Amino acid sequence: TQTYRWDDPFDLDGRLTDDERMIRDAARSYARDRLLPRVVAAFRDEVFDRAIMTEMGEMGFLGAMLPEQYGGAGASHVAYGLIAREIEAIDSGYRSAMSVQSSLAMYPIYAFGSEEQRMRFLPRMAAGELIGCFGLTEADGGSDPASMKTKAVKVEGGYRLNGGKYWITNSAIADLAIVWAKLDDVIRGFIVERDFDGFTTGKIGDKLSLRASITGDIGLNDVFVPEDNLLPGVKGLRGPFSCLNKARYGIAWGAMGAAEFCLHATRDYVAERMLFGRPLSSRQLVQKKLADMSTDIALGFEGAYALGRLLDTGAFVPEAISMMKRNNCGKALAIAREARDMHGGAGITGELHVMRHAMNLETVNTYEGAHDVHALILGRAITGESAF
Ligand code: TGC
Ligand code: FAD
Repeated sequence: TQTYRWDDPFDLDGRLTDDERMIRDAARSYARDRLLPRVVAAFRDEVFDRAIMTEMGEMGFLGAMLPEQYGGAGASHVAYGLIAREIEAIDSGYRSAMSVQSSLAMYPIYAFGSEEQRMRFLPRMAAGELIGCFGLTEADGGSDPASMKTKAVKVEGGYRLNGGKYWITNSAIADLAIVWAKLDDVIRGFIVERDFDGFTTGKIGDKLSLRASITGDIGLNDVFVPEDNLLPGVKGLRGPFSCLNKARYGIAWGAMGAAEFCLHATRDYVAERMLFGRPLSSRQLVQKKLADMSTDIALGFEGAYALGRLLDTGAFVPEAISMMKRNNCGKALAIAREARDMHGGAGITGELHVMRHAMNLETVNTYEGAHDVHALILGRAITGESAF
């Protein structure tokens, strides 16, 4: 008979390829050895260490799914998910840095860019030499990006962009921004480079969530973007949404990575914590909570894994991505809050990490499509009625 593995009940590990296991192990060592020691201070001081991008580049974690000729590793969707899981086990903000670069900045250049654009930007982005950001959201249109006001006008040799973006991960340190703007009422993607006149960025301060990630805005004041920097391969919301498909899929793994960290930390804590003469782990209420957490985590990973294998076949499954992004973020947030509670007062300290995860997951549950917005995407698919 087989022994039950509480930390891998469905033998996820046994279904990975050798390459995936190797990538997972590399991501795990990097996350635990290099990210964990600096995260408490980074979150407290609200700083993001630029060197992390170079380190992740060296490790091959940026644009890992892209072909090698563009600096990628030709990794599977599951491998990409495993990287997100290990990095988000440390901090959602660090996973944000990885996923924005990979899925929201590199992927659109790969999928919709010209060969010249790919060769010019992707290898340096994969190395972490150039940081990209993704400008879709505007102050007045979060869940409703179709309402964007940022406009592009055709001029000789290129385009003039006017408008602004808000809540943009890494904008303040980005070397380039993928900006989505309306050109004759059709949404198009533009590669806006740091030194273009009229392009400005600022940092949003005083966040109580995702503090180890820099979030900012983008100002576009008559910015001239040359013809060569228009993404030629896509028109309409399909452009940004195709990038979001990749990023939301990765978040489904990442959020469960944070939840998994919380489960392991809580299991250790309740085993040590003596109350009323016995360890907390011997109590029925505590065991029930651990059983619920581990069930949601195991099922969350199963769904993410199934989705990854499907995406590797080239299947187009945006609603299934919505299901797993929504489920895993919502469940991870509930697990992190429960883990904080089970740590008692100690749970509010930085050094035990669980409250930081809970605070971060508030954002993760909102960005890339808020929890209820994904419910409406599923509701539309189930009923045929749009309730947005
Ligand atoms: P809708 O009518 O549904 O669709 C408009 C067009 O887009 C196409 N489309 C998709 N294509 C590819 N993949 C998908 N998932 C797609 N979803 C829709 C669709 O086929 C259609 O194409 P066409 O050719 O017919 O025009 O659009 P809608 O305006 O009704 O939108 C509905 C809604 C609410 C689902 C959508 O706007 C939405 O998802 N809102 C949420 C916004 C969001 O997720 N923003 C994310 C910003 S980026 C971010 O948060 C990064 S955080 C990163 C980090 O730090 O990790
Ligand atoms: P709103 O759209 O105002 O939603 C508020 C509430 O209303 C939510 O609960 C939502 O579920 C609900 N709601 C919305 N529509 C409906 C409806 N029709 N029916 C019922 N309920 C509804 N964006 C980028 O483009 N690039 C980035 O890099 C990026 N990074 C981010 C980093 C951080 C830290 C944060 C917080 C956000 C980031 N975002 C980014 C923006 C993010 O995608 C938006 O915050 C998100 O899409 C939600 O938009 P909103 O905040 O304006 O909320």
